[in-house]
Amino acid sequence: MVRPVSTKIARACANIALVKYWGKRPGPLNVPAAGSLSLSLDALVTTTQVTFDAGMPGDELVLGGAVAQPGELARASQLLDLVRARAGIRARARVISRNEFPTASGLASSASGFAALAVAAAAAAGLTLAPRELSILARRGSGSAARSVLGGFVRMHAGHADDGSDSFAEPLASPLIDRVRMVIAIVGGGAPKSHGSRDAMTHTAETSPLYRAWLELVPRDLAAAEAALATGDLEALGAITEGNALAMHAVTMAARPAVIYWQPTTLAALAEVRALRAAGRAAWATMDAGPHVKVLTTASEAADVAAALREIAGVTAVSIAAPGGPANLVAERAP
Ligand code: 2P0
Repeated sequence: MVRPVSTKIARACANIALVKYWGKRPGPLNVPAAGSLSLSLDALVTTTQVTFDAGMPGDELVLGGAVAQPGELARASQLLDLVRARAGIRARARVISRNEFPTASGLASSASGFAALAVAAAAAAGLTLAPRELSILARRGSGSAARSVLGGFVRMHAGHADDGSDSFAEPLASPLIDRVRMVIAIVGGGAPKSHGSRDAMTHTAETSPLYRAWLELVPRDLAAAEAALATGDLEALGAITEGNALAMHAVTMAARPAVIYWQPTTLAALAEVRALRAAGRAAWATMDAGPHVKVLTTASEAADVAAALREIAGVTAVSIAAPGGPANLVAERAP
């Protein structure tokens, strides 16, 4: 008997949030407590191959050429279970995934990883899902992955429905899309981060005295960021980006015990960005669940911003990323 086998490969870009996702609604559906807004980036790509094979006893996951940890496999299997249930299949899957950037370093590898997994797995299972459905599926794997299904500027809706059906991401058109770049300064060589963002989010929500204020701030920042995108006001978008990141880190730092993602070099890079801005440059910093500093800037100024960041002791690599497109299926060889 021929073993039924179906393989698809998908590619997804990571994204950097300009208005951050930090906190969830209770429940098993991984619904964010508030919306968020991001920029997908072409320099940070995950390629994922999914093969459903009726002859396999269990799911397998290879990440960057190595067999994944049991916890990583369990998270992938949870997403695959959703796909299997929807497609009415039982076959286990072999997943081979590769990042073109350091994993678990605050560079949002779970975003591109789960977006690529959702797109490849749905297709390999024979499902044809609209972007909104793919975004909802990817969200179950990782909240930020819902945004990586889309390209360019992306708005994630927290939604209100108990079933999470209105908690999805969609692209936002903006005249800024051809103008912006993100300069990524790696601090400390891309070492694994100290606190996984999932646990840190829960801990922050439970213990930070600033968490309530954060949830009040995010809708205001989202509205202002959307207005800035609509009118092409980069200065306004940049100010919201840096202010929102600092607010998120203030909330995590105020958790008890504190969650501190920054290293001394993080603060040095932040100071440099503020000095660049004082000197008239378009440059605004944002930091995620790790020590690295990403700088929103323009295509024409990105090289100068990158050069300034390379001068900072402790910055081990600097790259320039342009806006990236949506997750898509590719017909290449296996990663
Ligand atoms: C973001 N981060 O908006 C924020 C800013 C990190 C800092 O989304 O638990 O890995 O898988 O839904 O998506 C990281 O959170 O969390 C994140 P889960 P995820 O990019």
